[in-house]
This record gives sequence, C-alpha cells and structure tokens, in this order.
Amino acid sequence: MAEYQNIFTRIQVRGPIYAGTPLEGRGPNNRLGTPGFVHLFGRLGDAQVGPIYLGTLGLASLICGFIAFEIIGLNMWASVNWDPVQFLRQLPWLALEPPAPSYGLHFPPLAEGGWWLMAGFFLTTSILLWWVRIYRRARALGLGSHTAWAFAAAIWLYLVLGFIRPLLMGSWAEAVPFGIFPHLDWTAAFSLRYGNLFYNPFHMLSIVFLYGSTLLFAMHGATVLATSRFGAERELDQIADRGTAFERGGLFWRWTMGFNATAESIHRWAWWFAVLCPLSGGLGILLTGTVVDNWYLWGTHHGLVPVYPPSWGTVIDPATLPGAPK
Ligand code: 07D
Ligand code: 07D
Repeated sequence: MAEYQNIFTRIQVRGPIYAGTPLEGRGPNNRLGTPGFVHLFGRLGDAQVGPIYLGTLGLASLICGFIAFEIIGLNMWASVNWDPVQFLRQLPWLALEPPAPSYGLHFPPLAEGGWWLMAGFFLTTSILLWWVRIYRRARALGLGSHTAWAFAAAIWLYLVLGFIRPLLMGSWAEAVPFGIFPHLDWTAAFSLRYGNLFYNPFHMLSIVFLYGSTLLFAMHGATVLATSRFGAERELDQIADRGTAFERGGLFWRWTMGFNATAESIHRWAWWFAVLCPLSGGLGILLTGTVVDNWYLWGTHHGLVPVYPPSWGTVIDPATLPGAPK
C-alpha cells in the first residue's frame, strides 16, 4: 500500500527559498533579512529561517523587553557587589524584589523597589506591544485572531499577579518578585499566607484545564501521528473521501470511547482548555486577599474542608491575630 510522505518525515527539505503566498491582507507585508537554511531547525520543523517581519511594534517591544531584562540583570549583579563569578553562581537565587508594604502604591527610592516598578513597566509594555504585533500580523495574513486572544489569557494572569491585584490591595509589595527561585518562594508564601490555595476553587479549575490541556494535546498529537501514514494532514481529501486518516482517527476514538471529536472541534477543545487555565487562575488570584482572606477557613465554612477535631484547638485566621502585618 502506498504511504504518503508527510510533514512528520520531512526532515530536510531544501526547496528554493520561499517567500510565502502573496498577501492581499491589510497592513504592510515587508519582511527583513536574507533567508537561509538551518539543518537543526529542519529536524524540528521547517529548515528555512526568515525572512522576518519586524515592524515598529516588534522593534518597540524588543527594546522595552531588553530594557526590562537589563534592569533586572544589573540589579541582580549589583546585589552580589558586581562579582561576575557570584552573579553566575547565584543567578537562579538572585532577585529584584518589589517595594516594601510601607510604600503602598507610592514610588519608592530606586534601590528599594523603584527599579522593580520600572522593570515591571517595561516588561508589561513589551508584552502588550507583542500582543498588538501578533494581532496585527494575524490580520495582515487574513487569519482569525485566536492566537492573540489565547496570549491575552496568559497576559490576564500575569497582569492580575503583578498589577491588578496589587492595585486592589493598595500595595506593590503584594506583587511577584523577578527571579527564578524567588518567584517560586513567592508562590509558596502566597499559598500559605492565604490559607492554602488548594482550597481555592479557581485554582482547582485552573489545574483541571492545565492537566486537561496536556491530555487533549497528547490525544490529538497521538491521533495525528498515528494517522499520518494515511496522509492525515491532507485535510481537503480527508473531508471528502472515505477510509481516510481523518475518518480512521475519528473511528478510533468512537471505538474506544464511543464518541469522537471532529477535526475542527478538537482544536476548539484545545484552545478553550489552554485559555481557561490562566483565565480561571487569574480569577482565583484576584479573589485572594480581596474577597477571601483564607481559603482553608473559607473551605471549612462551605463544607469543602472538614473542621479539625476540637483537640487541635480552634483554628483562627493568623491574619486576624494581633501583630499580624496589615
Ligand atoms: C515552555 C514556553 C517557553 C517559556 C519559557 C520561560 C523567562 C524568565 C528570566 C533568567 C511553560 C521563559 C523564562 C522569560 C527569564 C530570568 C531571570 C512555557 C514554555 C521557557 N513564571 N513558575 C518557571 C515565568 C509565575 C512557577 C520557569 C514567567 C507565577 C512554578 C520559568 C512568569 C507563578 C514553576 C518561569 C511566571 C509561577 C515555575 C519555566 C510571568 C504561578 C516551576 C516556565 C511573566 C503561575 C518552573 C524555576 C515554563 C521552574 C517555573 C517563568 C509566573 C509558578 C523561569 C515568565 C508567579 C511553580 N516559571 N510562575 O516552562 O522551573 O513555562 O522554576 O508571569 O517549577 Mg513561573
Ligand atoms: C504565569 C501567564 C503569564 C505569562 C506570560 C508570558 C515572557 C517572554 C520570552 C521565552 C502559567 C510572559 C512572557 C516574559 C518570554 C522568551 C524569549 C501562566 C502564566 C504573560 N498548583 N499556584 C497555578 C498547580 C500549589 C499557586 C496555575 C498544581 C500550592 C499560586 C496552575 C499543583 C501552592 C498560583 C497551578 C499546585 C500553589 C498558582 C498556573 C500541585 C504553592 C497562581 C496556571 C499538583 C505551595 C496560579 C489560581 C498557568 C493561578 C497558579 C497548578 C500547587 C500556589 C494550574 C498542578 C498549593 C500563587 N497553579 N500552587 O497557566 O492562577 O500558569 O492560581 O501541587 O498565581 Mg498552583
């Protein structure tokens, strides 16, 4: 039986350099740089690299991202007295911390959180500019804006963590520090401070969609790979013909589960699962400390968590005790 050679076996295709279809979409279509081939890239995907569309927004985004990166890196370097060896050795543990709670939402001296605010400003500007770039490039190609809205879901969680929730709480100190392990310490401390994030139903939902995304991606990726020998990526033939990879893929799932997604619906499932992960997560973080002070106590109140036997004493929200930071 003849088998298609498809994209998954297309290890090193070296056709002539290809500029892509002529575009009649909106906006400029100019692209920069001399394209070339990279063998390694050809093993992972398409061997052709470039040309790239940079544009004003792309350039502005890169500049802002670079400024943020420099502010973070130089502050980390300064924190080890400009010792290059210690900088490299301790890099994963170094941090640029937000201002202390006493500054509220004011602008603190540079060395006491001012640099953190500036880095945050430039990183956020960079990310937002990149969002506009994605949106506009998709439009120029005549595409839908699905990628941009998926990215917006991640940006929502990022903004909640570092901007919207700190604003609502009245303090930049609530925000996440820059740093590899320091941001993990922040995450653990946040959970502890607000009574165990596991009892936050939106954290639960976020985890459902995180795990669900990996499962869906595995099912979809596996189905397409398993049917690629029947030309699974040839979507037009697949829709019209019988016995195709497409039909077999659906049939496989109908056999094994009794129900199958369609080639279109599986991508909607994937899109929604991925998007709902940071979307529900962001809601959960937004409610924490603003509406709900302690998720464990909230859980006991709503019958989610059993109350410990009285031998343990009554559990009091530590935040309400005298001397607790306000
Ligand atoms: C694979 C796509 C590529 C992206 C990559 C990340 C940077 C940072 C900075 C060197 C899946 C690029 C990294 C631009 C460079 C310096 C100083 C995406 C892929 C490869 N985290 N987090 C990581 C960010 C938060 C948490 C790793 C960013 C919240 C936990 C990486 C943000 C909370 C763990 C990273 C952010 C949280 C991590 C790998 C922003 C709750 C890990 C990320 C902007 C959500 C894991 C040492 C990855 C790890 C990890 C980046 C936010 C928790 C450094 C940019 C505050 C528990 N986070 N994170 O692969 O190994 O993502 O940490 O919001 O265990 Mg994090
Ligand atoms: C961070 C979106 C922002 C990223 C952007 C991209 C650049 C450029 C450049 C590569 C990830 C920026 C891009 C900078 C890069 C180059 C060149 C998305 C982000 C805009 N949790 N937890 C979640 C689990 C616990 C805690 C979500 C599991 C403990 C906190 C997720 C467990 C404690 C927060 C999740 C577990 C705790 C979370 C993240 C298990 C710690 C959040 C979803 C098994 C002791 C975040 C509602 C996501 C959230 C979050 C999973 C445990 C704390 C589902 C599986 C109990 C504080 N946790 N967690 O998409 O939304 O992140 O919570 O134990 O803030 Mg958790």
